[in-house]
Amino acid sequence: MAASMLQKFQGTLVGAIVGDCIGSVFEGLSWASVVGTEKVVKLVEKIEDDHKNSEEGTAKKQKKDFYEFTDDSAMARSVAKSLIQNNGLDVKDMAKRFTREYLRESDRGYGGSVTTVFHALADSNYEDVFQPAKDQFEGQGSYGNGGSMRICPAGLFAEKKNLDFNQLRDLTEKITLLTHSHVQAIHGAILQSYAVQLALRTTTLDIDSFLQELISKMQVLEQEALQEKQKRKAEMAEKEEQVEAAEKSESKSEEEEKEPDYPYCAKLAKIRDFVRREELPDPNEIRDELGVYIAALDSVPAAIYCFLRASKPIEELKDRNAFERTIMYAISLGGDTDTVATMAGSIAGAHYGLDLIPSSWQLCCEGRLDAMKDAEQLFNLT
Ligand code: R7I
Ligand code: MG
Ligand code: MG
Repeated sequence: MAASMLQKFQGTLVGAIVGDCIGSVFEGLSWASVVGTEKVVKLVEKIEDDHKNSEEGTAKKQKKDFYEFTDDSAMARSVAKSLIQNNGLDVKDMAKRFTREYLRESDRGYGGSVTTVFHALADSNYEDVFQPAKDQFEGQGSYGNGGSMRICPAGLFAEKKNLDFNQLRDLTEKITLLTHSHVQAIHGAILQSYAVQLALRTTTLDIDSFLQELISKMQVLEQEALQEKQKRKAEMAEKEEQVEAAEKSESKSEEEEKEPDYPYCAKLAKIRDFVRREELPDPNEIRDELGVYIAALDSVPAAIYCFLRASKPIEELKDRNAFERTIMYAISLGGDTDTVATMAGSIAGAHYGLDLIPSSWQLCCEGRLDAMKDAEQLFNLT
């Protein structure tokens, strides 16, 4: 039976929590190489055995493992709670929640530089909530995936309020700008929140149309960004009369030339090639071509790919449903495992609904009850 919209809302937030808690077991341990499905199957079987043993109350009953959530969920919870409390976006309130949550529990594995933003926000008494993020990385802003990893509640809010793409884009951009002002971080977050909204709306998944819809939206965004960049370059060239400045701009444009003009569209096209293959691609090829790393551009596409590829059977993950395959496959690729699994888990949860998330998985994850409550409250917004 098709999942109800409420189950899909619950699936989104619980899917994200499960991806974060279980995925974090391997985060950072595997930057340089894949984790592999074998290790992931072992972990999941342990979770399921522990659950079974504690249910049966057998003598074997062990101390049940409990997996804590990380910054991904700490920040997603703030996004959800702020949208619920204000029945809309209040950027100051959201900035305060991010910061207070970080100051309360700063050991949740936050990104290396985003903590500077939280301190600057608190120190400035939230005077201009966008300025500290703009100052990151000498003014270019962070391109990390911290904006994308937390954005799934915005997809739910957009669906509930029947927002069109431009409204979702605006909402996502403002939430992201509180910590990440680099265009790739913003575009990654928009791609992720739109993938969640699209998955909520999809009843029968057609991989090609799902991807085509994402590509068509990213094309518009990336074209606008390109035009903006060209305009800025032309303005700079006009101003730069000094030789020194001209040299500086020359070396910069050489660097820029290495980047494709439509980086997200290029990755989405690669996803299409990967999912069309009969054989499961070599995980190293996925890591090289899509990335499973800390930059938004090197992780959001991988999450979308995992969701799409896992909608089809995977030989090494037999007897697992499509949600389970999504999470297990995402973690098996290694790298930023909590974040890729969080993002993939929220898209899969949005599509399949809560019913496909095993209760043994849910029960071992910190924050699952709050996720359920937040999902229900978002669903009940009027
Ligand atoms: O993006 P962010 O919130 O980190 C999220 C990640 C997730 O994997 C979480 O699970 C957690 O582990 O961290 O945090 P940022 O500090 O903004 O960015 C993360 C890292 O990306 C930075 O510490 C930098 O190493 C790198 N980075 C950059 N490096 C050079 N130039 C991000 N932007 C830049 C940049 O512009
Ligand atoms: Mg994390
Ligand atoms: Mg991470």
